[in-house]
Amino acid sequence: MNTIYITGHRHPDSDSIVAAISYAYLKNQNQIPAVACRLGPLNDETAYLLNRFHFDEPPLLEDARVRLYDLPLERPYVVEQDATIFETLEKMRRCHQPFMAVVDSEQKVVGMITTNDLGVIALADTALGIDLLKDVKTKDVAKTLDGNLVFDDEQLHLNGKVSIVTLSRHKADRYQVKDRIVIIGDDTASQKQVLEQGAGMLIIVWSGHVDEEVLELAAQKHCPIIISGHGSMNTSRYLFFAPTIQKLMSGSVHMFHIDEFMEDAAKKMRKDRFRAYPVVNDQHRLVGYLLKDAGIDYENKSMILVDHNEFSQSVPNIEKATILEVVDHHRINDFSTTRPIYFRNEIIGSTTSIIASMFFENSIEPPKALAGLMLGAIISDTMNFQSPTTTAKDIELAERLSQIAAVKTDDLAYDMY
Ligand SMILES: [Mn+2]
Repeated sequence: MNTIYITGHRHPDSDSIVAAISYAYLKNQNQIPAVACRLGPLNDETAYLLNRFHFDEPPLLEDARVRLYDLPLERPYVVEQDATIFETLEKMRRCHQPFMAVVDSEQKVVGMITTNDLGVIALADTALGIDLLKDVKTKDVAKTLDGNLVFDDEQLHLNGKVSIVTLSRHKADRYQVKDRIVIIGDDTASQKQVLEQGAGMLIIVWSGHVDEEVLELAAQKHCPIIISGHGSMNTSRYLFFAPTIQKLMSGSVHMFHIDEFMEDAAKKMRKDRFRAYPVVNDQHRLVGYLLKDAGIDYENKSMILVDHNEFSQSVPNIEKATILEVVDHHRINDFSTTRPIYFRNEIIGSTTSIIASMFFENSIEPPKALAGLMLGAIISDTMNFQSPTTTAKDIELAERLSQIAAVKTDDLAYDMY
């Protein structure tokens, strides 16, 4: 069930604030998730009453429309921009999420990557593979192959192509290996041969060890050596998952700010075809994902109005909210709804008196502090029972609240004025 926002009128007085607080309490007692709000700053009297009976100031409600932070968003899993394709796919699988926002070292969102973007690797487009592997980092290759980096060199010379030098009647000199990543077996002579021919990186399979003379030659030729943790089949397969995702991610991504109104986000989402959108905060960090489906069937806030019924007295965009109830003691002016609602309007001195009646009608006694607070609100709205709107019912209810709160009505009135 969605949270119900209970609010009094703009320029709130004590009756408006306390009616909202006490009615939210009553709803909560009946397992209904309601929260009291205010539409503006508290006056001194209300602040005094809240302080005296130890109640927090209700949160400010600025708009009846739903903002993204009001909605349940998908969890903010991200992947760093220097993550490998392998790591990214692993994380997507682990998180059951086929999309990830890509973040920089400060955790700022710089792009988005989906399983679709990564799927091109499986299609084995040669040109793309070459483009990705010519910038691959030695440590990423070693990591992806569960391998052991036995020699690294800063002066990489890779053209992005891969050769698998298999055991055969032909010697290694029959292969074109210059600047290529070479997957090779444990034959020392062949390893030295491809190094002499200018290989860019040696990945050794089916071996746990590299000869000293091979390492020396590799240093001369600036050719890193990795001992793969896999056989030749999986080594060649996983190798293409070693590049980082930077070239595959989409950098121009539609993001939303957490404070944006859902109706505005929904309009933007209708125009394109993404299924998930990153939602960021002021620091440009991810707080969650908004799914397109969520944008199609969202609802604005569910509200209960207390101590007022005119839209002009209520929260901005109240006409877009779902009004569930009105509890009030003012005249009815322009009120209309599309659906039937619970509407309780009484000729009585304060809205808090009506809420007090509802407690007793439901056989729920307000706690001591709340009873004191409610008594204060009734005293305030009836001008200590002197206003012409005061009824016998206000006096009777105030008497009951006074007993529960163990506060004398006259003492509280004296302290308030
Ligand atoms: Mn009132």
